[in-house]
Amino acid sequence: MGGEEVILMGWVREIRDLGKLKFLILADREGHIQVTVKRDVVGEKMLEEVGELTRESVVAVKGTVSSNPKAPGGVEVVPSEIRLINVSQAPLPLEVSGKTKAELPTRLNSRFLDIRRPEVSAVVKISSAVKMSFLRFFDEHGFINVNPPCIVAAATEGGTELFPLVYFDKEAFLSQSPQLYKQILMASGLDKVVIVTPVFRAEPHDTYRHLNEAVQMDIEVAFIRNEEDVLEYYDGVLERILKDLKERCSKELEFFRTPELKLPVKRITYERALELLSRDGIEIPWGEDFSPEAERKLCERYNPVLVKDWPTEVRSFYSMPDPERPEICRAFDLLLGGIEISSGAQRIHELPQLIDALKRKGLDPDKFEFYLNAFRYGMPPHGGWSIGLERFVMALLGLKNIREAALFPRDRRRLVP
Ligand code: AMO
Repeated sequence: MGGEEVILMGWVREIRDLGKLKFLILADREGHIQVTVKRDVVGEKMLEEVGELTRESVVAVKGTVSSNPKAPGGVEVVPSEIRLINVSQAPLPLEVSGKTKAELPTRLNSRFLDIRRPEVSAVVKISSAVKMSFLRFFDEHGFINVNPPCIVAAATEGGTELFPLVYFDKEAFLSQSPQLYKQILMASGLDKVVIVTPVFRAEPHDTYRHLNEAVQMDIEVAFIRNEEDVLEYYDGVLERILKDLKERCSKELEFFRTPELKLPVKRITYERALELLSRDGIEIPWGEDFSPEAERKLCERYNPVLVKDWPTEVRSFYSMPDPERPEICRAFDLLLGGIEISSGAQRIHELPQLIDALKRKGLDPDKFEFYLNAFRYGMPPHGGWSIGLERFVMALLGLKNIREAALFPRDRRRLVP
């Protein structure tokens, strides 16, 4: 290898100064390369200019490639010209070379610098690949990609946790989920829709697993027999995402210890989950949601695991109760890597039952008129689910904090950058 002339542009990640010899480590999104600046090759002037460069400045380097077993990656570039394109101020608010470890808030404050680190841009690239793969899979399965509005008039996941909005002279909110709209679309004849959208939740949580703005990847399917018809898509899409990641992101995945995932997804009922948890010393009274500890324990047995047949009272109003046992419903959660990454259900599609369900949850059917209308003129049986993108990436890569899986996370304390 060697001899070709190249022009490289990137950031000056490191400068090593040995007097007559200087090394620049030039970085771009693909990696690093050593630029070896020798006085006898480039002359005194360029050597001096290089000596004045600040770390993270943007430069263009014209030079020839040559092999050098001592250089990182076994190659170096010997420059004939170096141009300073944009100077970086010093000191840096965040160490990009990764030599000193910064706390997450410091990293997030300078997120653009943080993302220059390969192990951080790997998360962004993997997240991109997951989203693309998700959309490709459902495109190939005949789904139609839509974007319901994010400015809405009613809550979807219960009456609270909405961000209010000034919308001319009306009361409006940021959408908590595309739920109502994806259901309305089941009455439009589109039959199978796929949605990737931001959602906004005004939960005052301050945990490693909650964001106030997240990305949901949703599907909704009409003419289903029961929830099984939407559950089967989990196996297909998970398999596809894992395959695509192996093919497209093998370099990025090396930064992480990704858990072994067993497909098809193991399915258990809520009641069975309570039994298993009880054996592990975690007692959850029937009718209560799982604690984070319980989710972790279940995933130690099966990863991923799908928990179905939940108590109706802990699920959203639109979940269809089992006709034989109305205290349980056709709702489910998918847990992966110790955390809930998805939930869904077969929905109620009969209007009177739906109005009744709204009232039981203390919601006012009048506020849901636009939604209920879709159930008045021919609504097929339907169901669907939603995977949280950040939760999924977090679980897949074993990240400790969901903020690491979000580009510019929004939480209770963070609104910038
Ligand atoms: P749910 O409220 O369970 O269901 O949300 C679905 C998935 O979205 C992700 N998620 C979150 N991620 C980070 N921070 C949050 N605050 C947050 N809230 C939710 C999780 C969760 O599993 N409409 C239903 C889905 C459906 O029935 O189709 C819904 O939104 O990964």
